[in-house]
Amino acid sequence: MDIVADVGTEMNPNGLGAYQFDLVYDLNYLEVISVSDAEELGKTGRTVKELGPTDVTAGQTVFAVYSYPPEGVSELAGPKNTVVLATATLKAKQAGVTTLNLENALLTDTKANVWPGAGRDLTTEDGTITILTNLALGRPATQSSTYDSGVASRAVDGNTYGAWGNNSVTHTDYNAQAWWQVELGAVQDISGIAVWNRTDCCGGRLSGFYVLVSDVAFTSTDLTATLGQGGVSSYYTAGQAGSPTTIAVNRTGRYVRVQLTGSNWLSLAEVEVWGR
Ligand SMILES: [Ca+2]
Repeated sequence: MDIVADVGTEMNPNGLGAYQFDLVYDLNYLEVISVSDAEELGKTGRTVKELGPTDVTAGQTVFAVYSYPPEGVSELAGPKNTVVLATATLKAKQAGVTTLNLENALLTDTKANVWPGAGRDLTTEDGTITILTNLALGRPATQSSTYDSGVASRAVDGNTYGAWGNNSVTHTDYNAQAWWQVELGAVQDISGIAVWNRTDCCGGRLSGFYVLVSDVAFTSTDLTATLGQGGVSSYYTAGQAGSPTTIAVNRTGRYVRVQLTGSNWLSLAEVEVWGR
C-alpha cells in the first residue's frame, strides 16, 4: 500500500518564498516513491525552481523549492497560510509502527490506502505513521458449506474481484445463518474489516449480516449463541454489502466471522482484516 503525506510549513507573516523539507524515515519500514511540489509558490506569480528529492536510498529525502518574483518586481509574497506545499508518497514495506520525521515542515495530512478505493486518515500530529496490513491474507478460512468450487479460501486470496467466473469468490450452499470465518493465527490489533461482495449477480444475498470478532474461538455456529458469547464484538450491516463495505473495529481479535441473519447462499469476493 502507498502512504500519501501532504506536507506544509509554518509561514511567516510576509509570506513564503522558499521551503525545504527533510524527510527522515526507517528504510526497514518505508520507501519514498516520489515527492512532488504542490505549486503553491507558482500560484503567486513567482518563478519556481525545484531541487531534489535527494538521498532517497539513504532513508532521508531532502526536497526544496525556491521561487523568485517576476523581473522588475522587488517583493511578491508567497502563500501566507498553512497550505499543502508538497506531497510525499511512500510505500510501506512491512507492518508495524514507524516514524516519519519531518524537519522544517509539518505533516498536515496523511492518508494510506488501507481501505481499498479510499484513503483513511492516520496519526499525523507527532509524525508517526501506523502501517496497516491485511491480517487475513492467506490465513485458514472455513464456511458453513461449500457449493461447487466456491471454497472459503477464495475470500483470503488477495483478489477482490467480484465476478464468480474469475474463481476468486466463495459460495456456500443455501444455509440458515450461512457463515464464513477466518483465523488470524494470533490475537492481533484490528483496525477495520473490509467485506467485498460478489458483483456479477446475486449481490442481495449478502444483506442483513453480522461481522463478528473474537480473541478466542467461536463456540457455536448459531448466530444468537455467538452474539451472546463473552468477548465477541458484533457489527451489523442491514443493507446489501458493497465493494467493499468497511467496518471500523479497533479492538483485538483472532477469529473473524461473517454470518447471515437469514437463510441464503453466502458469497464473498474477499474479506480483508486490516491491522498490525
Ligand atoms: Ca477473492
